[in-house]
Amino acid sequence: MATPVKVYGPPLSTAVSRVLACVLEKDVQFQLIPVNMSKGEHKSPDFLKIQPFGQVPAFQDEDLSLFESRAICRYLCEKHPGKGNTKLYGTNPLVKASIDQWLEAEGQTFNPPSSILMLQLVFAPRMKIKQDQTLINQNEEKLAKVLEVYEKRLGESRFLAGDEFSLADLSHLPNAHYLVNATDKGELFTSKKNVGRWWGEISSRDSWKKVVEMQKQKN
Ligand SMILES: N[C@@H](CCC(=O)N[C@@H](CS)C(=O)NCC(=O)O)C(=O)O
Repeated sequence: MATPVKVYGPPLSTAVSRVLACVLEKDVQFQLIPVNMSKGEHKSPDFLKIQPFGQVPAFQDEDLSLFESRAICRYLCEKHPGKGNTKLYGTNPLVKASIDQWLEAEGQTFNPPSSILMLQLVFAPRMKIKQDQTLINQNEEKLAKVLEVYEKRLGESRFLAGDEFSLADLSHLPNAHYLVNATDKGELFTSKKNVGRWWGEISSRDSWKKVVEMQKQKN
């Protein structure tokens, strides 16, 4: 039997939850290794050996160590093409190119404003850090423009990269989840016909529901 892969970090972290959604979609056996970030364990010398930037997640598959959540997801799909959701990273170069394009759009265009909003609206209050209203307004405006592009795209296809749920959609789940469920900005997603339909569909996948359950457990 294959040794379970190791995912280091708390499920509440968006980047960790991206990897968890992927291992669950791919039905890959995994072990979640706690990293106590409030005690600075992610900056310890041992942890820095597998994640040199001192961030979560870190990932190990036997002798291989990886960091960067999106790279870990791609690796899992390439290593296990026939396991779990076999269409998650496409089955031919054309589909893969479309998935890569929308994965890049997530990382480069959707992630910057959505993570700033999330940090400002969800985590700043929890960490008793003062919110920056100018930053909030600027990034809400940026995110609204990104989601206008998504609205048009999702009027043409069921999912971002085509007719199948893919890594491109999955990668949006962590930030969108916080914005929809833990801020007053959820309408940016839910009030749009196509984006709202898409969000409803991707967020009700069993894999993501399991990640949300893991987030509710003490970690
Ligand atoms: N691009 C990285 C981002 C990793 C990241 O920002 N992780 C955050 C938690 S979501 C973290 O470890 N923050 C603590 C720190 O930077 O010290 C990835 O996708 O893996």
